[in-house]
Amino acid sequence: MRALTRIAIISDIHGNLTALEAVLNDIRQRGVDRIINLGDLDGKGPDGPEVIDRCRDACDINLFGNWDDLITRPESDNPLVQWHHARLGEDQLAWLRDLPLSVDFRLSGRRIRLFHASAQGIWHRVFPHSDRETLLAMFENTALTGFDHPPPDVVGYGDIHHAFIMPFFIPKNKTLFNAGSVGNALDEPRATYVILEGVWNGEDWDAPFGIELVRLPYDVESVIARARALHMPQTDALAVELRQAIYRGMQKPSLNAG
Ligand SMILES: [Mn+2]
Repeated sequence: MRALTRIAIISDIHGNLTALEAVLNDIRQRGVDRIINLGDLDGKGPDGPEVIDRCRDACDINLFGNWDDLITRPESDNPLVQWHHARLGEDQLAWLRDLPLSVDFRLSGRRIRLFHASAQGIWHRVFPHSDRETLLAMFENTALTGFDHPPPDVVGYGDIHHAFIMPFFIPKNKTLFNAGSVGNALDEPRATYVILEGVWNGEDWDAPFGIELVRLPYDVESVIARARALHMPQTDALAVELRQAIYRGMQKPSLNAG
């Protein structure tokens, strides 16, 4: 085995099995050792049930996202959420509801922490342009992260579908990154994920450490065609998101009908 471990961080697949398969294929070719999924497996794309089964099998850890919360509640009055909920089996719903909120581990000395959206909660949205206080609060221990581990040096999250890597100048040795979105990227229209590389469980900060952002093309049109064939609600809005990476909240309201 290599001295360095490679960990793929994937997030926000949103029922896009085609994008997920492109990412898993790339992960295989790069000799990745572990896969950690930051949540939002279903919702927005056509193949949620298949994505859930694939992630249960392929990922070492799956975390709980805000769409996983939304979709596992039976009482939603949103037709899109109802449509996705109705396609899941009881076993899949129970598995989703049971997913953990955060995970901690060490890589080349750094304490790494991963969660879906923020240390405050799965519905709390943090952007790269959020104020400094909000960004630094991502490194704090909270009810969501628990208090079993010391505060992290590197925090990774998903949720905003916008990938970035942000090392802080002050305080030193703190890095915030976003893994982007596999199946519903809103920064550029490609499947996106992150690879971390370092010594697994290692305490030496001088050991090599890397964070890499990966972008992959996939067959966007086949995903849109599949959503249309299934008569999925809001397929027009999804089509613009997948082709142009323009969030549905920023599109013409008529596309969100249904
Ligand atoms: Mn999401």
